[in-house]
Amino acid sequence: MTLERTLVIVKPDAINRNLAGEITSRFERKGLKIVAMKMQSLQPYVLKEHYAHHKDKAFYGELIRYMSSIPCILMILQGKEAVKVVRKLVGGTQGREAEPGTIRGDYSVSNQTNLVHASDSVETANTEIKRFFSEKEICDYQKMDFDWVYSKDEKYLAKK
Ligand code: FUP
Repeated sequence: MTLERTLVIVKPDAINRNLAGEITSRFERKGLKIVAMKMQSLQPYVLKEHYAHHKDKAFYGELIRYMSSIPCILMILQGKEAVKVVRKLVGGTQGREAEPGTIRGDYSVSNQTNLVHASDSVETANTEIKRFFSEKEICDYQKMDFDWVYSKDEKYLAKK
């Protein structure tokens, strides 16, 4: 079975609002495997690279300031089609528009303080994981729920 990895950042607004546990719990309960996790103050130079695609936007400066205001919790989640699964759990960028039932839809009313970052493609995820984690910070372990999270066919037969 092909498993993907994706990067999640639990942002400063989530930490300030005591939502880090709730957000992490949603990923866990879905069946995603946490293979790396740490708390870190993100420096503006890293954030400028991370959000380079927004550098000409009016909100760019404030985005960098807010994201570096207090530490974030960063994690790598692993699973079948993990990038897509996590994006669906997170919901649309704009908190006020995000679907109820998603993290942003349930807890954010903002277009900027939207609680969590999640990689938007497999390619982006690979780049972002390398940006924030070293290889030795990623844990390789067997988790006991694996046999119950996926069907036999998904585990042993399906390649996609
Ligand atoms: P997403 O992938 O859903 O996080 O969305 P984007 O890459 O489009 O945006 C990245 C971050 O830019 C958002 F999480 C918050 C910030 N942003 C704003 O501050 N204002 C906006 O109007 C849009 C995005």
